[in-house]
Amino acid sequence: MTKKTAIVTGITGQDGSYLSELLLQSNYTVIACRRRSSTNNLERVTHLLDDPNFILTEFDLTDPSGVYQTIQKYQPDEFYNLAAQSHVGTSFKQPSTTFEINTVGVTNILEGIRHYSPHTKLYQASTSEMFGRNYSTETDGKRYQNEKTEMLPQSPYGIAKLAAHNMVEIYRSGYNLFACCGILFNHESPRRGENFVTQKIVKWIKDYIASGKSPDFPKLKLGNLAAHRDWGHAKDYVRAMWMMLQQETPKDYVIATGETHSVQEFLDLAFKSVQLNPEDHVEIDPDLFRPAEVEYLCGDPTFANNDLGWNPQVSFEGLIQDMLGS
Ligand code: NAP
Ligand code: F7E
Repeated sequence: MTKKTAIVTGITGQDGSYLSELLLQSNYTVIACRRRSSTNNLERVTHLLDDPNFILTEFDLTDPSGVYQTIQKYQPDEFYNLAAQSHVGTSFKQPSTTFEINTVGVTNILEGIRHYSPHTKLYQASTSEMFGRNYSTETDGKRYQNEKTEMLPQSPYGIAKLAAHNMVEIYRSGYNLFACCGILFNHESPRRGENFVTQKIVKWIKDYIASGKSPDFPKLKLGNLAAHRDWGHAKDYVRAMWMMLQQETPKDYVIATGETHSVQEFLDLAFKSVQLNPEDHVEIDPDLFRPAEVEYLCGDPTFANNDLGWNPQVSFEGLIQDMLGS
């Protein structure tokens, strides 16, 4: 296999760490981009730091000159943009920062590729949050979202990602760049950030057990338990990103399991698997409800199944067990 070079942004995050592993195993040189931090946040990639093909580079998406220089210097075969302000709740509190990183930052990359490395294939991390409160309906009444579903985002995060998604489309059609977007539904893993609901639940369970099930242990505070999400495993989803850039032509794909579960179901199953009852430990906190909510997500991955040959390997139950470490 010929050696390729890929720039990956967001390597301190969940997906960036898994994708870096996959690319290194596939004989790539990975230009691993991270923004400066005053504290060490490399724990998800510690095991990669001694690999000579994993080249750590300082890079902030919001700084155009740095983005251009990185692209010009490495002229990579592939560029995976996984960096983002990725928390939907935070996007209501920091809408301008979210837009700066998630939309203007992506425009910086597109401009950099256009001017300095037009052969580079770009993967942009789009999201099911772009569908917001919209869905399509099958004849039997089943609701789903796929590539044809109209997008109606419900958060500054979703709006910023949709603007970036549209920007990618313009650069693809207007400048003939190989640029595509994966419309990924929620995906989790043991490396998921602690302020996303799945990891918040799993972390609480582990900490509670570690406390010796102390009666003084604080309750688990949660917001909307009725929301439905299509949850898959991050390892399956980074494989789909790579597959998209191995195609002859750039296309956007929905990546999802096709199954949906409520937050309540995730909570119940996680607690049940360690013989705990959520009713004894969970408190609903009105402050954790969002100003606008996405109530129902269920992706239809038929196009990715047929065109890429991609299928998820990890079930909902398998995901919970992997996160619990059991
Ligand atoms: P994550 O764990 O929150 O990681 C986000 C990464 O972006 C971190 O490495 C973060 O660095 C970096 N970053 C933030 N602002 C930056 C900036 N200005 N310049 C450079 N780097 C910056 O997110 P993830 O779950 O891996 O998701 C990866 C991508 O997929 C994101 O774009 C997310 O929006 C999108 N997405 C995720 C899901 C999902 O369910 N996980 C679904 C659809 C789409 P720090 O460590 O310094 O904060
Ligand atoms: O919320 C509800 C919350 O923050 C899921 C990101 O990766 O996936 C993720 O966005 C649901 C929501 O993920 C709490 O209201 C209840 O309905 O885990 P989450 P998200 O908002 O779906 C998409 C696809 C992305 O692109 C994003 O980057 O759970 N919920 N109680 C709670 N959520 C949180 N965070 N915390 C709670 O206490």
